[in-house]
Amino acid sequence: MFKKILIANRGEIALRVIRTCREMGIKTVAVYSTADKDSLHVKFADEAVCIGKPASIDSYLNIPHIMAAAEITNADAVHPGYGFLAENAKFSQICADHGIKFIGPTPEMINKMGDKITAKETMIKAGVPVVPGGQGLLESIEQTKELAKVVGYPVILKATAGGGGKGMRVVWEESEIEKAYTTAKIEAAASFKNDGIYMEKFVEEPRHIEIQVAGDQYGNVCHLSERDCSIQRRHQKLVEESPSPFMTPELRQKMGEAAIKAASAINYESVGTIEFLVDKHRNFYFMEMNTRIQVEHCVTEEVVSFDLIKEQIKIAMGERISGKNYEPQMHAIECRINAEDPYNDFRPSPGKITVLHTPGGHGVRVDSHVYAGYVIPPYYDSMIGKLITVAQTREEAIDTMYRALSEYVIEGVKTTIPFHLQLMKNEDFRKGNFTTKFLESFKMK
Ligand code: MV4
Repeated sequence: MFKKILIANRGEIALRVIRTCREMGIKTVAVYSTADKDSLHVKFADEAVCIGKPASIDSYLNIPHIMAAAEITNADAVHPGYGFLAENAKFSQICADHGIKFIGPTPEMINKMGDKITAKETMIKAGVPVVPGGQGLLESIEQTKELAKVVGYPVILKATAGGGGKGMRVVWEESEIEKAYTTAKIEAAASFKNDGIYMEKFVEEPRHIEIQVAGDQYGNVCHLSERDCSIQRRHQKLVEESPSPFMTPELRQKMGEAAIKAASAINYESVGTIEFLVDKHRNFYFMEMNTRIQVEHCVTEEVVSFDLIKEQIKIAMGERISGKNYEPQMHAIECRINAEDPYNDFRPSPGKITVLHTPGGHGVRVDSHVYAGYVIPPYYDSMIGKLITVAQTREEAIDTMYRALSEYVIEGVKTTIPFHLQLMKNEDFRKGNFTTKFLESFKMK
């Protein structure tokens, strides 16, 4: 039904979407900033339109420029990828207003999950477990102190417009409330133009386990099992895997059911992710919903043998999903290869890739937009690719990952490859013995 899709993104995800469009016989339009004129997504698309200057605000976040590109190329639909405008309700609305299908959820769905207090209320009504805490906004320091006594220390203050970790404050005792309340509000106002904050019980040393879901336009929702994303640093995921080494069949059953309830509660259309915190007793709590395709979608694709981008496009075209759920048949791990120096606090390392050798062989997938001679611009995120391995068991997937990382040659910029090589040999990692705090104590040799 779609003849032409405009991809409102750059880098590896733009290429990822172009690849699936090719397989589906759908024409593609790339948009690019002047900094990306030599990018592969520009070369691989059927058409390409320059949408502005390097800064994201002037290009990949500039809605009028992107809409103009969609209109002059006569695109039927827009794929937003991840980041940039992927969870921008206004953009979803503007696409709809112009008769261009936004390949993702409606503005209403984005808004219901974008405001965290609203999302939590919706989840409570739907019977999805949430972290215990206060209901609604915190109105004063006094009220915050009273509520914290009821919830019990430690507590965490979060921005209702937040997500991804910005503007959070953990509070261990009453004497810290005043400062935490004030700084959380200031940070929320500065980051989101919304100073609303709320309180939750702080879950110590949790795992981050998320469930991939898909919903169609007719109310059918299914899940495609979990990804473990506990290996993070300052809220940046570095490694993801499926299945989670912490998962049990009973927990998957329960979390899958909860994720379906969560997506069904907003009549979710498209692919999406329900993020949960899981404590050491395997209690799980809804954290947030990501209403987009995620960076780490590939590990799910590998273990359930499923093209999630194809599914996302078909759902947007009005196709029905089967409604059955998917269990992992394999084990997949993804390492994010960033142009960052792991020996120097993961400092960004943009610049020219002088030498490139990409790994291959059995069980190896590389999703990347870079080539020898490519210059990584300093304006965007530092991810230069994803290395994914798949095998029958977790041990084999790790061993294949180590082998593939050893083959990967990237010269000219610093990368996270040395970090991943050390992680793959770490005993606790190999045992599946890790939480979101794991990297706080991980030291590079
Ligand atoms: C929490 C939490 C503990 N207790 N909420 C971080 C990102 C944002 N989505 C929510 N986050 C957390 N919320 C309660 N009630 C701990 C975190 C958290 C975290 C969560 C997932 C992965 C990595 C993390 C690192 C630090 C804190």
